[in-house]
Amino acid sequence: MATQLRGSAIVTAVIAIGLVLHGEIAHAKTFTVGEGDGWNFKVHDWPNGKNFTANDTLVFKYNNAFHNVAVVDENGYRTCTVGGKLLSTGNDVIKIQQGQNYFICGFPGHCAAGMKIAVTAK
Ligand SMILES: *[C@@H]1O[C@H](CO)[C@@H](O)[C@H](O)[C@H]1NC(C)=O
Ligand SMILES: *[C@@H]1O[C@H](CO)[C@@H](O)[C@H](O)[C@H]1NC(C)=O
Ligand SMILES: [Cu+2]
Repeated sequence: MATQLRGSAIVTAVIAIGLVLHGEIAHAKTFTVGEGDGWNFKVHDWPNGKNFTANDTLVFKYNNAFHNVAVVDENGYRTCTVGGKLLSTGNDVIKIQQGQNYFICGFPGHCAAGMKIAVTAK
């Protein structure tokens, strides 16, 4: 009897932990920016039609000899002005915040050529 009770307590605990882990995984999604093409000149429309949530992760993949990723505000996005955080590993992982998130390439002329995205997270 005691063994049975302990057994069912363990089963309950395992189920509870499973639900917690499942909930976290279900909420935070990971997106590779630009899919197979990565962070590139045609990336501007990539966010269209996708549903982003706060705390989702964006992975920027690119050759860091030719590109980087600047985290900017709306003005930086509009005017292609780098300021603030600059990432340049070529495999950058960024957690997005609720609302607008803006990213541009900081290499001269790249943002103006369309290498910029605006991601809205719920
Ligand atoms: C995004 O959300 C809308 C509205 O809930 C839904 O119609 C659409 O299918 C979703 N798109 C994706 C890619 O999940
Ligand atoms: C995002 O993470 C923060 C900090 O961990 C948390 O307070 C917030 O509830 C999360 N938002 C969502 C939508 O998961
Ligand atoms: Cu670039």
